[in-house]
Amino acid sequence: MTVLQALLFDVDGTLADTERDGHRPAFNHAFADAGLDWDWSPELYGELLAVTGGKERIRFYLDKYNRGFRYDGDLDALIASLHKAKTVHYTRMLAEGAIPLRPGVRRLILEARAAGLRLAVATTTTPENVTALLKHALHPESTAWFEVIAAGDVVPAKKPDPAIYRYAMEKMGLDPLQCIAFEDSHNGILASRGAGLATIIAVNGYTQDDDFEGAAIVLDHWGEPGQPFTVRQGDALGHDHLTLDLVRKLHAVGQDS
Ligand code: XBP
Ligand code: MG
Repeated sequence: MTVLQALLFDVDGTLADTERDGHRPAFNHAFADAGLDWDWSPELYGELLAVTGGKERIRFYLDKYNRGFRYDGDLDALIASLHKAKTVHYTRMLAEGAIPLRPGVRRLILEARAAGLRLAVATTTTPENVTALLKHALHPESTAWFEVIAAGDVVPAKKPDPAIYRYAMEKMGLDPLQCIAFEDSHNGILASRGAGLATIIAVNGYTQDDDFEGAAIVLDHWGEPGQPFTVRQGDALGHDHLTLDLVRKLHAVGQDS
């Protein structure tokens, strides 16, 4: 039996519900600043989430939902500049405290730190977005709690490609059996399972109907004492909120099966 050594966290949708009221309005602000009339509604954004990565998502939007858009200049440069402006808006929103952590996240991270487990982030989003969320929603010094913050363009292919998880584990010198991943989406679990990781899922409004085949468990949220989760797939072994004890048990069960 391999002992659990590290927790690897996705960010968007997992640590916080960032997409609908964070990334989406930040994109819309950037479009308006640039004089574009593009407006991503919550419904359209749900479809655009099929593609991870903000720059990739803008390109997907143009290819699939705004084919009539014509631009004489360098389209790659336009997308890069829109995305840069979007990051400024998004990190400002985080600094204003617009997006809290999901219930249970702070408690679990503190418990893991106290137990001496190693922590890392493996995400598609831009590195500044991760540090802004951790700093403003978790603790001002909390970026240092994470041994590796693997994010954005550091790997050539974003989730569902497993590269970002492999990158984080390589930096930590860890094997997939020594780790467990926390995710919220189909693309996320494809990446984590693709890297050989046991994966715990908490869904959100955009991902509740996703396919989570291969998950150690699927929950509606991480749960808190007095705020129990609902199990959507798998067995919570008598627990009603996610504790380190349950994480260890799920890790062990995964190795037996
Ligand atoms: C997150 C994403 C990101 C964010 C936007 O996916 O898909 O693209 O929506 O971030 P995951 P950027 O949670 O699976 O990592 O605009 O910074 O790319
Ligand atoms: Mg996610």
